[in-house]
Amino acid sequence: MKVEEQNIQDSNKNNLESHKNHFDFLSNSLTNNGVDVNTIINKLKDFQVAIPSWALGAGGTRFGRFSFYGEPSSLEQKIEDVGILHALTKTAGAVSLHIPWDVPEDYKAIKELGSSLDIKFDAVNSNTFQDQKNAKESYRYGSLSNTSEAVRQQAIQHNLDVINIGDKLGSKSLTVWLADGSCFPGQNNFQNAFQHTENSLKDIYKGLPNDWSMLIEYKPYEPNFYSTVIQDWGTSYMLANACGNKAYSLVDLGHHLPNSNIEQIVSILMLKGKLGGFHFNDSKYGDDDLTVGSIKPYALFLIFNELVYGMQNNPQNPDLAWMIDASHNVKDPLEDLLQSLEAIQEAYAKALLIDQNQLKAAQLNNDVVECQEILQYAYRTDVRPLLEKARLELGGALSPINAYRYLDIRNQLIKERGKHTVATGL
Ligand SMILES: [Mn+2]
Repeated sequence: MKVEEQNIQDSNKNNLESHKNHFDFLSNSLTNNGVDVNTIINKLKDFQVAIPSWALGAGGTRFGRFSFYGEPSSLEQKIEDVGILHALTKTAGAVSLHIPWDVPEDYKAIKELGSSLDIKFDAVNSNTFQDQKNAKESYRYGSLSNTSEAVRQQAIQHNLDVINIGDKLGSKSLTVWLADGSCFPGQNNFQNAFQHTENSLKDIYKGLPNDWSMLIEYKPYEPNFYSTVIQDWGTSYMLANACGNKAYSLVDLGHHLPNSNIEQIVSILMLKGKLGGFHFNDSKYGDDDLTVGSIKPYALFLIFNELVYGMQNNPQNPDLAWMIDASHNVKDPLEDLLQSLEAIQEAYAKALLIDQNQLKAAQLNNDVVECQEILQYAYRTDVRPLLEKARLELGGALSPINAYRYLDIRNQLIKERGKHTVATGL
């Protein structure tokens, strides 16, 4: 299904007056404080986040999976779902595919569907954490790091195939996340596993088109629980450097041990021109894949502060590939993604409010209190009218969640697709 702009306009009608009041009040007070409101709104309009194909169905845990009704059961339907999110929010103009879950049968048709919904094909993701049907070799004991050369070759070839598929869709980057590691002390030789991984990544890198980048994701544990080959940003950074200038680190918010200072990691990677991608989610304990901003919104704001600083001051760093990487059992996946998109825009808008010149002056004066005041003034500002304004100007919904419910989209999807559909993926 496709959401028509007229329906979105209808859903906005009742709240336009109240939006205008809120916006005028905020806009006036920000302008009086020297903030250029239009610049912020334009930046919000330009900020597009990719939706991963696997977040459109209900997620599972190792204890089970509770399917959500009307899930997309084909790549076409997944792209249509992203189209719904983008029509409502105007900030989800890209999809990130996972191979082999999303191999197109008809590339031309898929590309046309994407462009009819204003959806681009962002980073493609390889999968060497599961054995595929009829695969010759098994990834039980790792893929790019495996002690067996035949397994490593199969995993390298898979990544090259993924590049080829992404290239046909107009994608420009490959994301590599490895489950490789060990569950028990002594199981792996750390040095050999690292060396194999570096060599395998270099082989994949050789197959990367010139205008592509390779994003290397890290994660400290899970599914392996004693060691992970690419455990942290330092390891990812070393591997990206070993590969070359088209290889970058990718930060996933959930892939850190509790209380890690993620904003500092982001900051230094951007200084070194090596932050290539960013995955949004939130967590209470580990890689919980919860809705962005649902647990630690202040941490997200501090991270955005560094991202904004880096985007303004680090021309050596490329444009980032932004993606939501979350997945759930208990919410309508589309409503969940709408909440995440809203939280991302909110944190971004608040970070844009920070007066960088004032902050710099306060830092130079070692005025610690003032530094905190500057950050928290921005954080405490209710920026939602700015988000609404950005969406309105692009033809989106004042409140994407309310519009989604007002237009009864889930029931329409169930009518169209049936109740017991299952999204391909995990
Ligand atoms: Mn991720």
